[in-house]
Amino acid sequence: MEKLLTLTIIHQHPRVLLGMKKRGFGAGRWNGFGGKVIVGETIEDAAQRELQEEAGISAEALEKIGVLDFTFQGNPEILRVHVFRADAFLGEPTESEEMRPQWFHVDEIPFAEMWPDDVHWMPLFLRGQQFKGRFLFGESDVILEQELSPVSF
Ligand code: 6U4
Repeated sequence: MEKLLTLTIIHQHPRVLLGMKKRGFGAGRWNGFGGKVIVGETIEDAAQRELQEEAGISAEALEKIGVLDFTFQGNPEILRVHVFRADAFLGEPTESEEMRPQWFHVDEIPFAEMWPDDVHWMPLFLRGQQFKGRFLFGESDVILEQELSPVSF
């Protein structure tokens, strides 16, 4: 069983736009914007829809930068997250019921308050290197297994 999700981070060097997830899966963590792909939409459509719903903006162009598979020990479900990067966007980042957007300097990304995989792939993301990876989480979202490699899509 595989669930398709999106994750979009705006990167205007030297800053990135993240959101504090206020509810649902990953609540209390800073993360990119995104969510589930709905039947009938493309993955990019889903990424744009979630960016609009959660942050009130739309990306001028989405760059496909990563694909990550997440699993949790004892759960057969695979979360397949398509990670996108965008620089230019339309609109003003605005808090929604789900997310509170905030800019961070690339040297001050709050990894301690993010999913523990982010610190591993963010350096690739920030230099525009495409990647794929796989992370298995255990109790308290500790990483039990990980694979990460640069690719070109
Ligand atoms: P709804 O249906 O709105 O309640 P929710 O359960 O809140 O959904 P959703 O749709 O916001 O979840 O999707 C979860 C988001 O978290 C997606 O953007 C993907 C992202 N995500 C999931 N696991 C992640 C991980 N390990 N590292 C990461 N982002 C992750 O950086």
